[in-house]
Amino acid sequence: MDIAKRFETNPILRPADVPASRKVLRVECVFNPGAFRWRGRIGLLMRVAERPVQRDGVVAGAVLDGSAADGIHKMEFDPSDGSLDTSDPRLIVHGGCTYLSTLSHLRLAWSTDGERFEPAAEPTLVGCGPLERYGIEDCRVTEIDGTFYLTYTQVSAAGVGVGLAVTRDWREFDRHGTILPPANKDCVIFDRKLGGEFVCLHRPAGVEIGGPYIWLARSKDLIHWGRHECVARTRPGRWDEQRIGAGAAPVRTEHGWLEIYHGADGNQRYGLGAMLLDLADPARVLARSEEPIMEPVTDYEREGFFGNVVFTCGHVVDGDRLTIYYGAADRVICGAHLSIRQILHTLGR
Ligand code: MAN
Repeated sequence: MDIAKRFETNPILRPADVPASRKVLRVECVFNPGAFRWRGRIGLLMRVAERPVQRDGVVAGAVLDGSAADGIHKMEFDPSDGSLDTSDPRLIVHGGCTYLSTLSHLRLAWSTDGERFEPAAEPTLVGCGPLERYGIEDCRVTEIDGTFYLTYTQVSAAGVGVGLAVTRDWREFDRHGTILPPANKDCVIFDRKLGGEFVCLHRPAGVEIGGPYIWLARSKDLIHWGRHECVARTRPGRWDEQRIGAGAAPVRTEHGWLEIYHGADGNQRYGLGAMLLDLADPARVLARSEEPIMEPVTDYEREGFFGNVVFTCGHVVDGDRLTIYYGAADRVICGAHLSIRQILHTLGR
């Protein structure tokens, strides 16, 4: 059952609200933001996806290129080329190579009321180095003792991995590069150490045997992650049968760690569900949503850049109220309130 109370002002951020990073690019999507509180305001670290202004008779994409004058390399393809496949709007597949149709960076937006956000005029973090040439995406933000840990998806010809950046002031960022190599994404760090160690959820892709399942790992220094355990798998025939991945950092409740995660079914329809993880042993799932607690039902969730998607990377907690920020149809940013008690109730608690 969908128990999310969507903002009446949804979508709260649209592509037109965000200026492009370069004249030759156009903002196609703003979505999947990380969320956090800082100095009395709510911040979103949005994913901004851009691509070259499209002309008739050409499919154009772009990747980062430090040696080019404006920092990007434009790629142009002939739509009548038989070896070109753009059937998935997120991808350009050509001659055995897969590129992204858009190039993403991360950008801050600030709000005092949690509903009206002011996006920064310029990118906050852009891809850096060879493993981020196709951009950086879907950042989760975790605060531990005044330090913010940013785990995001890095995309390049070498694959899709997890990068880490750290900041204390939202001005200067320490970039730590890849902490989990391809194929991995949807990584989020718990908001406190457990047994003296940092803990994260992550999502290796799993090929041949296994699949896109949620795993847990531990680290003493945030750079070297080990003691991996498989936490949860996809469930055949269910709403989360095809892929799952963690959203924001789990919320500590008396019943366990409450994690909001995304799941996709066989039709690539993305919904959100909840998982309750054992407080002492967070690799142990105590309960899991039979049905999604939020599904793509509104127009802006059903139609967009990639339709039928609600996808979250961030929320803020205020007592019982969970305010989820989410990407709708991979095009816009929306917000919704949920009651933690009510989510726990759907989990039999
Ligand atoms: C993937 C991710 C997300 C995206 C969804 C739906 O899981 O890359 O960025 O929102 O697909 O397209």
